[in-house]
Amino acid sequence: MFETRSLQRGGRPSSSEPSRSEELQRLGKQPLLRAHRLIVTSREIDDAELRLKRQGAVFFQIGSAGQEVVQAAAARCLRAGKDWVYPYYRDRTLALALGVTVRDMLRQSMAKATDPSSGGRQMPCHYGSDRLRIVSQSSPTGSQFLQAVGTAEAGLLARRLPDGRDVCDVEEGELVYVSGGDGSTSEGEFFEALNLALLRRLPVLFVIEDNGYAISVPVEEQTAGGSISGLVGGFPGLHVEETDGLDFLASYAAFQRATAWCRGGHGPALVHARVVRLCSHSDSDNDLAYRPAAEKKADDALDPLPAFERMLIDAGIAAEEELAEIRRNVREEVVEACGEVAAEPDPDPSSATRYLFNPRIVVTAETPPEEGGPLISMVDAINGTLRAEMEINPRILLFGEDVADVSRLCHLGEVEGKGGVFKVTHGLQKKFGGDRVFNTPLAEASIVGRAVGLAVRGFIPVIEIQFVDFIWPAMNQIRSELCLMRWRSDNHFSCPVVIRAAAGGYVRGGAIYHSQSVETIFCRCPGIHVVMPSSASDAAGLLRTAMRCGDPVLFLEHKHLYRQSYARSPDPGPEHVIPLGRARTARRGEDITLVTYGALVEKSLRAAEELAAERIEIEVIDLRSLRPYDWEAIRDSVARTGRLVVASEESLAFGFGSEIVARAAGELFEYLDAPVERVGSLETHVAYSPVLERATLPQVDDLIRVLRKTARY
Ligand SMILES: Cc1ncc(C[n+]2csc(CCOP(=O)(O)OP(=O)(O)O)c2C)c(N)n1
Repeated sequence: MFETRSLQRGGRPSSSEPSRSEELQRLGKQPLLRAHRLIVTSREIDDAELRLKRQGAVFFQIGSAGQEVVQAAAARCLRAGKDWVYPYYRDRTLALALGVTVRDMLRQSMAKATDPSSGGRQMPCHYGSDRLRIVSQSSPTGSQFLQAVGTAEAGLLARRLPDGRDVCDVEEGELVYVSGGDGSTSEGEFFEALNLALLRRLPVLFVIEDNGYAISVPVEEQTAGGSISGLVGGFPGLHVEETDGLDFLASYAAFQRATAWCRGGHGPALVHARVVRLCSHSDSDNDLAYRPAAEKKADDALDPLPAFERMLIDAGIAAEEELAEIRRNVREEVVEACGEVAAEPDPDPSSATRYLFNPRIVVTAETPPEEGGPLISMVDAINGTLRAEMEINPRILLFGEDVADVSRLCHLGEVEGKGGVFKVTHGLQKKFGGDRVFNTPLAEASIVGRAVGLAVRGFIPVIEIQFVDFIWPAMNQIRSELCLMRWRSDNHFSCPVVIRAAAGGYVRGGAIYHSQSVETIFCRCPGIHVVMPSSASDAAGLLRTAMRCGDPVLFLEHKHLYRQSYARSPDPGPEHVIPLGRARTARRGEDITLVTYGALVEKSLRAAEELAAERIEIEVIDLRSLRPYDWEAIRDSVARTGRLVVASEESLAFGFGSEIVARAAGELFEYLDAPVERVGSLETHVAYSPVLERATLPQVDDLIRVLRKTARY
């Protein structure tokens, strides 16, 4: 029906190649009947879910009718439980072939507590199994591609690093399968992933099941030239196959060539399989609203299930009655499973917040800093902590833009080395080599997505986003993937990734895109910790905890503090850890509690000194951790002072202070003798002009004014 082409290798079958019937005979009856059973089972579950949806036992349904045969062919070329798999939501046949059971699929669609992939948290067809190496899938179309690259890279690094095999198991000739629809290839992350996989020559098998539509948008409006294999066919080193995904043998041959390419160490391959979508996009879509009935009818005539059966019958592999018997058996099995699963328990309401974070709190108490060491800057503290932890933990990798000393390793001895635009990672590549510390393409989504893929396999990526102002291309990977992996997989996968990012203003000339304070946006993402130290010692203690805690941490480094003399501390030593969510009282006082963090800590201390001359004693609490934050410290202080001011570098509206103030209104009302106040920057952006910058960001005078007003109330 569709044409099969191997765009770079392989080619069309020649006349000396075996006939289709001979090929089927060679494959053998049992494997073909198994493929048939998988296809039929997938179709039956689709139908059963639609029935259950009408009965109110299933809450959403997405089918894969029309796409089963290509998946059965692909599965024959994969090694279940050995290769890593990032399936798309229409990959039901593939998931069944890999070992996901009928009951487990129904447990997910009926949102049962027994759903082993998500505990009732994810929509149907969002597969995930650590045992089967199927990485927990999400709903954003396209975010899986970069993660697959990271997972393939984990295998490469595990092989190359001296202790790599202690970090993760590597199978000989392993590959990572990742699939998507034609629509998903329009996401930029798809192209970033191809680039990255090609750069590193990684064994990633990209599979695009092109059913001609992304919900209602046809492929010609989605992809230039109407063909993804045509579009990427010229990418250097990419093995591309375009195949008729309705034809089992053609698809199988394409997958054999593509997997051989990946397993042979040649790099990534892409299989573009043309299929049909015989159902609406989902049960909430009616495709007749955008597809003429005649087109649908023509697609129905291409249904690959009857075609697969006809192929088996014509080749003498199976008789019609034999196949009908399999269909009957499968139907009975699925109906029985529906009844049994329906009786299984729903999730306990109290489990809604379970597994947002590592259930084992790794750092529970502060190990105090050593005394008497040399004074070090915040840059020295971060660099030294990375160095010390990398020394003892082979899982830690460090990457980002410009973080290496030099990309061309042959020049390592000749040049001083870069080590980040702020030199925070200087010398680490020299010390640990280019496989543990390396530069990345200038692509933030790639940095985070790749880190997710490495982390699910046991590495602890410590990645750098050069300026937090440029973190937004990675927001999808952070908000929808990194933060969610543990929760959505019901603790079967986790992402211990530390994102270091230079943040904040007061840099004179930093302007709009090098001065932003955006911490609250991330504090609103359940599943990630957010910290912002204000001293070298705290930076060391919190960074060490971040690398050990087993969860994602956004580690915000205030760039104004990097080398300030007041942010220096005696070297706290290699044991110093600070639990997350523990504040530090930077100054004792009895009159007003001033809660703050980051660069405003020092400004708050200066304001407090001035007010002390007026006999107003300010207690300055440096939160250090913003999510979780130390509510007990705030409460205990306000219980003594009766007055509360919150100062944050962000603009006031919807900022960090709003959270503290709202909570104080609810929980500290009885202690308060004055209205709670906030100090923050103006509701605008930080300009390049130092005059405008000064006017925009909170200054010591602003703090004094508000504190004085609060004291006098
Ligand atoms: C990033 C993102 N944008 C939008 C959606 C909503 N959405 C879900 S599926 C879909 C179409 C995907 O089309 P395609 O990749 O071709 O796969 P198909 O459903 O056709 O198999 C859209 C727009 C989403 N899930 N993620």
